[in-house]
Amino acid sequence: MRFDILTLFPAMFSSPFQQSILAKAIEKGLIEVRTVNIRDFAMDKHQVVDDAPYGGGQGMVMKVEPIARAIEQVKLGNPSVRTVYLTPEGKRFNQETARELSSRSHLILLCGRYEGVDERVRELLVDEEISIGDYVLTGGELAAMVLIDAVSRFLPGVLGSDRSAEEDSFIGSLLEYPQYTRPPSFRGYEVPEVLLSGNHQAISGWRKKEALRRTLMRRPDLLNGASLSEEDKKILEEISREIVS
Ligand code: 9D3
Repeated sequence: MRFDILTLFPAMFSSPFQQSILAKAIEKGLIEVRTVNIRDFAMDKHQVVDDAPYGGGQGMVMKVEPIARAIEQVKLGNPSVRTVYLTPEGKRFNQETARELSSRSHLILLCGRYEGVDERVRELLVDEEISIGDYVLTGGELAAMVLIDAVSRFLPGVLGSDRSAEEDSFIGSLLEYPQYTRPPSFRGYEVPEVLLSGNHQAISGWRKKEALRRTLMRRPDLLNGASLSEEDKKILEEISREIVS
């Protein structure tokens, strides 16, 4: 899968893709990440990419021509590439959207800065607008990195061969049970005895209960969407009783 990131700050993207899982994915040729500096497509010798808004108001607006020329250059290589604009006004990104986007072979990710882009960019050139959540960033660059990270995990071979993003329990399901590794005692805080018992049935039971407890306490909203078995419901009632008493 290929990502072309259109940005005024291409240097922001160097290190996240030189580390860990994404670096390996690039090395294996599973993903290809390129940055396109929008400033290189400016029309004038001073390489101006923003201007004051018509009608007045504070801040600057990203000009349409440099963005259009940058997108058109990428489209020369692949006319069917999909263009996503990262903006706080976009549809909220989630695991389902990440999965859907992972079925595409090529995306343009347009990163906004200042007050955003000229509306004609959105109307003429953008296929889809995405926000990563209800908080204010300084621009779309970090959002583009989040999107690439979440989408790439769905591509076969990006995670270790024994893992897949499809297995991740989070969506429409439960939070994870608590994890421990050595040492068995740290400053008097012991690993739960059952995990050292070697009794796999008891361990499974404990993990199920703790996953349900954690979900109930931190993300009760997930329990509404989860498909709970009769046993799960019994365990939840047990947890509720323990909390009351
Ligand atoms: C004046 C109103 N502001 C909208 C809340 C203007 C504005 C603030 C911040 C316009 C752009 C930005 C920069 N943010 C992004 O480009 C962005 C973003 C975000 O701020 N939150 C969540 N997802 C995203 S995706 C792109």
